[in-house]
Amino acid sequence: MTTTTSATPTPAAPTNKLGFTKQDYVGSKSTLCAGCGHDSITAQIINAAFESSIEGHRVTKYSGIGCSSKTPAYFINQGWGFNSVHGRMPSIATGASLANRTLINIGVSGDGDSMSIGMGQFVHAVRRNIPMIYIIEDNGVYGLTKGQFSATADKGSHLKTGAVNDFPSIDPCTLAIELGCGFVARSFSGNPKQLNAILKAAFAYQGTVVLDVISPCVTFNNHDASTRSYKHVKDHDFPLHDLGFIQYSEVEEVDIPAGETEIVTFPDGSKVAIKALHEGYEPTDRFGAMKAIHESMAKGEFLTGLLYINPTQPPLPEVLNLVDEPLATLGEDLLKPSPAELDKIMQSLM
Ligand SMILES: Cc1ncc(C[n+]2csc(CCOP(=O)(O)OP(=O)(O)O)c2C)c(N)n1
Ligand code: SF4
Ligand SMILES: [Mg+2]
Repeated sequence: MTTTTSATPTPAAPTNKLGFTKQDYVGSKSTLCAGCGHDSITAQIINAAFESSIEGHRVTKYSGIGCSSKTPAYFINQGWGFNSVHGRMPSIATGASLANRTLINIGVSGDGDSMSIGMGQFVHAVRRNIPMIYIIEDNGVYGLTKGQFSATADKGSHLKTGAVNDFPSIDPCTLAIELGCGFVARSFSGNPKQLNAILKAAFAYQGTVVLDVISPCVTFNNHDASTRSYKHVKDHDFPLHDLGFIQYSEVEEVDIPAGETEIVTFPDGSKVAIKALHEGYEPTDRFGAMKAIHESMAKGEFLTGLLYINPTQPPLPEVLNLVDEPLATLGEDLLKPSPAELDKIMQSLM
């Protein structure tokens, strides 16, 4: 005897403009502690890449060493990953982004990886404006090596053991603005909406994006006396604006409310709509932004959102006048000067 079932068919998963589902943007299963802020950031990278219809096979994922640096394995399986040594991720990203301008570069680092051992690499990547989304998953500790203070830990904050941090903190965002970065943002792993909008804008930006995401370490830095615990950050988070990102291909279809919404247009025509939640913060005013961030840090607040934006700065490949094609595909005719050309060069050097 045959039985018939009347189960309703599962609805097909939504697809993006490329025909991919969100599942096409995931990676391996995370091995981080349950509740780690880094996993929430991974989730938003997946969402933003899916919603922005990013071509996964063009994505390169770079990292150093740390719990945060393990996370590129957890998103965009179709991409290309390079897990470098501690603090050396920017060198790898610099080389790859110059060798192939068609790549979409995402670097994931930690506050320890970037602000201690990798500080020299960080500052030069930023001042050169290499085309890359540079995410710092910032928990104020070295999570992987069991929770020592990192250089972003606030002076006077306490470890679980009771140890007190005697040193002033380094702020990656004011540092990045000082170094000339044209896209500097801060977010909180507990604010997925804000993080998603920033990441979508970051995908459309041409140079270095510095995105510092406060990302609590639930195992070593989530206690009551910590200034990086979920509760503390939630209570001191000060979102500056409601952000909307409109990709160049959708600009015609979207009604941007006039009035209090400021629009920043990227060279490709994409737009960021910035609706201020508080008066007096101007994300295109470099010195004003630095002053406001310093003042808020002195009060123990975290200003979050797009802290500084200037989409007109040329990225490194443009400054170096590089060809558009990946260097590995250039033919010998272009790479090897003819005897006559060589002769001309030699003459010019005499
Ligand atoms: C050359 C070198 N020095 C030190 C270490 C030990 N080490 C591994 S991860 C790490 C810091 C990780 O902290 P962070 O970058 O903040 O990442 P998190 O684990 O907090 O996400 C350190 C000091 C190492 N792996 N290599
Ligand atoms: S030790 Fe901390 S940073 Fe590392 S996975 Fe666990 S919660 Fe996350
Ligand atoms: Mg850390």
